[in-house]
Amino acid sequence: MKKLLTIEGMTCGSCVAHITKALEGNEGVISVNVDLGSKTATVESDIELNDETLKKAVAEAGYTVTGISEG
Ligand code: 9UX
Repeated sequence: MKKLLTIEGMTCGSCVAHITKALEGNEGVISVNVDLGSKTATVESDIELNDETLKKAVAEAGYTVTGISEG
């Protein structure tokens, strides 16, 4: 499955790296693509991803998920 996250608080390339790492740490995640320009992250996985789990991972890295949709 694929999920599209909108994320507040990222302003530079290091933020992108932090968020990428945080999302990649979740079970079942195959790929993560974080886009600074559109303030979004696409997460691809081979298991069902829990929205709250993704929000928590991003929050722990210091950013805020403002929306999640199936991509
Ligand atoms: Mo960039 Mo992001 O200097 O938390 S790492 S602003």
